[in-house]
Amino acid sequence: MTDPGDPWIPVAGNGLLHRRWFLQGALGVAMGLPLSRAAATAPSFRPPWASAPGGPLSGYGTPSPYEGHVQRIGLVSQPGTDGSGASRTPLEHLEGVITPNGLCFERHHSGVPEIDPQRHGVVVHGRVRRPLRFSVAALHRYPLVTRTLFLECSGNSAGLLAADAQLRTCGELHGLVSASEYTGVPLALLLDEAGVEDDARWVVAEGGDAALMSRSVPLAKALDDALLVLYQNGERLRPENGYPVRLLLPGYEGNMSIKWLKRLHVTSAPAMARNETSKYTDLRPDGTADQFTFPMAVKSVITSPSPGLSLVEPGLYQISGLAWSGRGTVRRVEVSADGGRSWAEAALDEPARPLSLNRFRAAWRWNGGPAVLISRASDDHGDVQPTRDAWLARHGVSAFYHCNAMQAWGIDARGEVRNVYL
Ligand SMILES: Nc1nc2c(c(=O)[nH]1)N[C@H]1C(S)=C(S)[C@@H](COP(=O)(O)O)O[C@H]1N2
Ligand SMILES: [Mo]
Repeated sequence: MTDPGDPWIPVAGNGLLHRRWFLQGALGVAMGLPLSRAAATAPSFRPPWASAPGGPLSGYGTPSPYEGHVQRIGLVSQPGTDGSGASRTPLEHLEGVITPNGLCFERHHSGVPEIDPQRHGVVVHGRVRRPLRFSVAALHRYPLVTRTLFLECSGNSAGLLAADAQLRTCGELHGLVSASEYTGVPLALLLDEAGVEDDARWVVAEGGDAALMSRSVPLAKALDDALLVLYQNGERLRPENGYPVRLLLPGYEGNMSIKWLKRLHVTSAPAMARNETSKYTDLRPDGTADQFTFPMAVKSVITSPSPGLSLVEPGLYQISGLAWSGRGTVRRVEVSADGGRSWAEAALDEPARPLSLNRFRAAWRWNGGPAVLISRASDDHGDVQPTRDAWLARHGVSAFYHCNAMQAWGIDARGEVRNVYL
């Protein structure tokens, strides 16, 4: 029997400690060096940066040069283009929940347009009593709301479906997700002003990029919590994220959150646009396909340790990761250090954020031997993240989108971490 009062006694195989450790255990971490050994940096010593006045003020701040390696990953564009493709968020280098704007993943179907906000607006027409056009300036005069939300590309984590476990980092595998504090106008306000007709069922959103990317949004979602976003993390949207105005559909697959929004066509039937017929549909093992798979399912991933962040020596480590669900609120994240044989409940940072990334943590004493770390999230909709095998059994080997399978990180005796399949 383990003593439930002692946060240092493992609660699951291979050294996982109770989540209570985050409340009580910090006193025993003992990572500080005794002062004699730390004398070179004692207060009397003046390093170069304290020997002369520092650098100038700056108009727009940038990260420390010592963090210059923290960059978006991939920057892969389709042949013959500069901007049609995706870059990924380096999840393993970030903490907390909010993704800095400069590291928010990008997915563009025809590059980043440079839109003059004075010459841009959003048209609402179709099955409405009063067709309207909203200038960007006019949108700013509506009551704004702010919400912290995740945005995930439905192609995220498809790397887990490769036949062999690829040697990739957390960001390379799972970095098509980010979370931001979005501020904008509830779409319901604008639809109300235009006066939606009784037979209206869908709103077809169209972007102002060269791709004219379009998606059909169920009217119920448009009236529920859809936002016309103007600000991301406190500042105006950046060009790559939809400046000057984008649609944001909380919890839904990323491609429906149309950037550079220019038109909302209210209709009684979906448009059957390219990106809801030939793309973003899920081919089933029997050859039929699921269309309109909107909410992103419950998911989690350990961001640290992860490939590239090796363990330096046996001892105490903080396992840190992200969990989210497009169907509601993450209720529980469990962590295993023995490849899924036993599980310990992780601590979830507060407050619990529905339809957002959430940070979870687990304390782990690595004994220096091989280990396999996994996380498993469940949500208040009753869904539990599946194993990779279970996901493949359900969706088939041709599936590509909407992968929410568990990620396993294998750790060898040198402390190196890599993507493994169980
Ligand atoms: N107009 C337009 N909207 C778009 C896209 C696009 O190429 N054009 N890409 C979509 C896809 S596939 C995703 S995943 C998200 C990405 O948003 P982000 O670049 O802000 O991360 O925007 C969506 N909205
Ligand atoms: Mo996407």
